[in-house]
Amino acid sequence: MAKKKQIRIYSEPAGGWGALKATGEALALQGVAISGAKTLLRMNQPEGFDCPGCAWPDPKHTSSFEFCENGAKAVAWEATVNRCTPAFFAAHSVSELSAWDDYDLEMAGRLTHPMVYDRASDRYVPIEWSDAFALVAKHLNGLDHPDQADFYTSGRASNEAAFLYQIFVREFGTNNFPDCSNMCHEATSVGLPQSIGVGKGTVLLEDFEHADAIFIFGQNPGTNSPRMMSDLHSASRRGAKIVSFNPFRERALERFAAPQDPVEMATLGSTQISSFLYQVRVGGDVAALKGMMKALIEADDVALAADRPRVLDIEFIEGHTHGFDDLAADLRATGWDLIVQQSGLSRDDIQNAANIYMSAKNVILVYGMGLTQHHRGTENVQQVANLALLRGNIGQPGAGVCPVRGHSNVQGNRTVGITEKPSVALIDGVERAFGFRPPADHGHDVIATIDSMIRGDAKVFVALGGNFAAAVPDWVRVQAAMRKLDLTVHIATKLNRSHLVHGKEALILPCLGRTEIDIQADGPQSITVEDSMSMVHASGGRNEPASPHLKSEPAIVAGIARATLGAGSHVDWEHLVASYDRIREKIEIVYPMFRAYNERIRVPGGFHLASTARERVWATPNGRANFLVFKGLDEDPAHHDPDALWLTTMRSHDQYNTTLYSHSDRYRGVFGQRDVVFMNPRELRKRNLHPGERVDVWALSTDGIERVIRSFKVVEYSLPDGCCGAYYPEANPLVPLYAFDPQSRTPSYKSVPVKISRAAAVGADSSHHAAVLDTARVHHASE
Ligand SMILES: Nc1nc2c(c(=O)[nH]1)N[C@H]1C(S)=C(S)[C@@H](COP(=O)(O)OP(=O)(O)OC[C@H]3O[C@@H](n4cnc5c(=O)[nH]c(N)nc54)[C@H](O)[C@@H]3O)O[C@H]1N2
Ligand SMILES: Nc1nc2c(c(=O)[nH]1)N[C@H]1C(S)=C(S)[C@@H](COP(=O)(O)OP(=O)(O)OC[C@H]3O[C@@H](n4cnc5c(=O)[nH]c(N)nc54)[C@H](O)[C@@H]3O)O[C@H]1N2
Ligand SMILES: [Mo]
Repeated sequence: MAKKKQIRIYSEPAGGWGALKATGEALALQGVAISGAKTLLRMNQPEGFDCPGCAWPDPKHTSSFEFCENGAKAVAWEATVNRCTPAFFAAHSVSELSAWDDYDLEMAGRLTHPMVYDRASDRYVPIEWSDAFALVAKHLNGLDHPDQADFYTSGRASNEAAFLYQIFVREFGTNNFPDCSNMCHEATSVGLPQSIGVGKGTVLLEDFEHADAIFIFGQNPGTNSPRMMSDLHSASRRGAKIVSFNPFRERALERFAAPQDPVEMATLGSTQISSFLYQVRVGGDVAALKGMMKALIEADDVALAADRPRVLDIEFIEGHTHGFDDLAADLRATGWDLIVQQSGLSRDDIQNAANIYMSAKNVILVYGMGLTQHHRGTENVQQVANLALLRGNIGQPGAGVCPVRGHSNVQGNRTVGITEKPSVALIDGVERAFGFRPPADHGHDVIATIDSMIRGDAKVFVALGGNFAAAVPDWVRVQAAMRKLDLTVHIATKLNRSHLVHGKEALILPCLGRTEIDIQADGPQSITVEDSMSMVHASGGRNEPASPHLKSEPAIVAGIARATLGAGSHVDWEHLVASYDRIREKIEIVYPMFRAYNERIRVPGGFHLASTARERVWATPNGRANFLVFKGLDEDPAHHDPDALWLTTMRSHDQYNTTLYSHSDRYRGVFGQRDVVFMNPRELRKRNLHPGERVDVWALSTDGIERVIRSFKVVEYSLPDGCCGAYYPEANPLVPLYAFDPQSRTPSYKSVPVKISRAAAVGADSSHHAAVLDTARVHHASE
């Protein structure tokens, strides 16, 4: 179903009929026109399943059906009629599949049987579940040390699956828990506790009804959390000011037509979302944030001198915070010239944003990957908290900090123990619940896992979902290292790149999706998830499983655990998996905040995990909320090459991370292709380039390793000077492994210094994928 390659301006608002049409096409493509529609009606309902798309909350999980194009796609992709069967694997060798595009792998459909790699035929062949578990056990028990195995988690896994997984891995003897959050909101998990004592957001959905202003930094809600558009749409309609900071003029941040609004739909109308959309330079947010705070301090000086009401919330600052004087001194010492230069915004723009902020009583500060995925992402996040604290915008209705989480249950995974740094409370809790004491040393996160693979220390890689080999930075190098592993194990719903970048032995273990009925020994089971606003609720699938041979994620984890740990295990795995209520009882013992877990999830809408910061209780070492100074204005180590651009990598409207829904990106006007680089007209002219030309993009590496993606097409786009953009994961080979935030170790996916040159002698339409693969093969061959 290749769409014609085209670049054309999309002049309609986000949402609206365009979204309905796209949804219809997505359902039809996956052959779920009828059952899919029924499936959608069960989404986010009290008796139905939680949307497997994003982590944005639903109005109490009790409302009538809320339309969401990308939620519908997430469901359609799981409920597809396509099947990736043993016959499929018999027909295609792994080498052959390795040359396929990610989209084509995805379209093979749902995995139906456990499969094992057969070296002689270079094919995956069926295996019995018990033999698969025994193979994992053989490898794990044959290691010199449990730390030679790494256990990855992607954020779609349920609380129950994630919890069992962490118990198994810790009883096995390691804390190696790389997880998708390490590449995502780790800056939040590390940064906010230092500022406000909790590593999560402080707002609830109802706060959006009471905010006078909403600021959105580096987040694209129209694509990545579309249900948030309903909240922004109604906030804008009742007169709240919305201000966005984004290098791209994302359509949904500009205008949105709510598919639920009959008048807007009938009249082809739309609602303006952002009152102001500031096209901040890539990596320029900290300058904008510090500029706004400087403007607040200056306005407060004026108010104080004139004996007018203060601009800063002095009572809050004195009663609740620490570090204000240092912050103010740093801001006073930071010159406007530098702020303007680094942010790419004018002083008037920053002043205007500050004026909106100080005229609003209640403000919500929203942010996404545009802030976290920088070298100083943790400190970026803390500047958002500083801005909130200056006017007491935490712990009052309609105000707070709102990091928008990614995967639908990534926050829950962390809450129930997916962490490589177990706290004493966690270790004590596990001992209380299961009678063994897990190791206390810190294990591997994503970066440490990759290092271990490259050094050759890592032997076994197990993944509970996800697509590690495509999501990580520098994947050309990482994939070469993964191929040296002894065993790779992927618990997955769909075939993806990571399954093809296999170790000497390899397993693909197919699992039930969230939309499907899960029957265990004691009957049908529900799982639970936690959304971006810390609401925990139940989710029960209603569709027939994609194949009778699938197992649930908890059952697979239990199967591996039983085979590996044998009769000596402290855990009765079979007993726990028979009824997920029993898993939840154990979660409650380890984490007392889950008290009455099983009762409270049976209430429609579930329950809220209390946040201390929301109550203005500061769980920091000094018992106060802390202003934390960001020295200077560089979010990323500066480069001094006048020809270089800062490359940011982001999602198209038609992908879910590494899963491609199509090759198009409707709102940005890109159709039928993803091998593109967005550049502004001035940067094109400087390089004597023309829209549509093919270029090679080179990373400015400091380690002497050449990193290049070849033959990408230039797309002219409105962007600040000095920046360019490309899609994830195609551009990941450019992100050096050393480029990460030293505090949170989040890769700097949003700021790679690159050089751009006209493509070297490649045909006008050669696929970038083939070019990148060539590089990958070269590396592989040289191993
Ligand atoms: N449909 C769909 N939904 C998703 C996902 C998906 O892939 N598809 N992914 C899920 C996951 S795991 C996550 S983490 C979230 C991601 O959701 P987002 O946080 O929205 O992620 P991105 O698309 O990577 O980038 C966000 C925005 O940052 C802007 N940006 C880039 N660099 C900068 C910068 O330096 N400063 C500023 N201010 N902005 C910048 C980009 O233009 C883009 O608009 O969405 C989740 N939901
Ligand atoms: N350059 C660049 N790189 C990035 C980012 C970026 O913005 N720029 N973003 C980063 C971010 S925020 C994230 S979160 C990571 C994402 O990294 P991952 O979470 O590892 O990647 P996904 O693409 O979400 O994983 C998709 C796969 O999960 C499997 N899957 C889907 N549903 C289920 C299920 O219910 N159960 C199981 N077991 N498996 C399932 C399917 O096989 C599917 O192919 O990527 C990071 N990488
Ligand atoms: Mo994410």
